[in-house]
Amino acid sequence: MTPEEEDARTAAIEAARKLFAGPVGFLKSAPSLNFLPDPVVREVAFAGRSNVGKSSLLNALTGRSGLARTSNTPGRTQELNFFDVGDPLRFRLVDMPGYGFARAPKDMVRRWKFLVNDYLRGRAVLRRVLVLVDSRHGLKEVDHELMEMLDKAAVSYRLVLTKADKIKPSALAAMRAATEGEARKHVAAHPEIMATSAETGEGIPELRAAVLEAID
Ligand SMILES: Nc1nc2c(ncn2[C@@H]2O[C@H](COP(=O)(O)OP(=O)(O)O)[C@@H](O)[C@H]2O)c(=O)[nH]1
Ligand SMILES: [Mg+2]
Repeated sequence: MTPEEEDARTAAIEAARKLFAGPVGFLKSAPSLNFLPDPVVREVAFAGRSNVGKSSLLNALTGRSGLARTSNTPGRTQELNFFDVGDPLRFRLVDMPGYGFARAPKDMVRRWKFLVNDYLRGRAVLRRVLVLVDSRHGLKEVDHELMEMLDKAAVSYRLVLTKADKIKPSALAAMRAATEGEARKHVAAHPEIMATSAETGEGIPELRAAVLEAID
């Protein structure tokens, strides 16, 4: 990185920090497309398998522990949850329903696919999806299915490793390289992978900056 690039990066991280330190609030849950909020601002959505750490990451990003509910009982909600960021409103974060949990009834899986596919295809304000992947487990079949949906819908997305504190730095580096290799096979995927931990805060400032970059 040149000194100029370094300065730009520092400035982007600071701008993103300020933005997320401001007002953030839950707007609404949409169990079906009829309930989506009016598309008045840009959106960045978070997706991933149940228990990947999506709620924890949303809470870490916004510095609000109770914003998105975290739990150990995955797979209960099949809704899109919208959060307003900024006052005046700058953009929205969207918490997408988790997928891939064990023993999901077939019709629930079907409903998930319809809801997510319709949202991805029809949402002009959606700028980027962050697809979260557990650092310990890597990409699974269901993640590949989502990535194909995103490729087909031509929605730009980025893979984000979660729970980076759970594995050794060497294992994390290997997982990052392997996941980057996978990302390169997908047209709509960002080539760089981010590593994060909601526990230690690793990668959180960079993830905030990546969200800001997506909406600017
Ligand atoms: N060690 C560690 N645990 C995490 C991290 N993020 C989430 N968890 C734990 O993983 C479990 C699932 O997290 P949650 O945010 O509810 O996942 P979600 O189902 O994807 O929303 C919870 O027990 C969290 O405490 C992390 O960065 N590090
Ligand atoms: Mg959750």
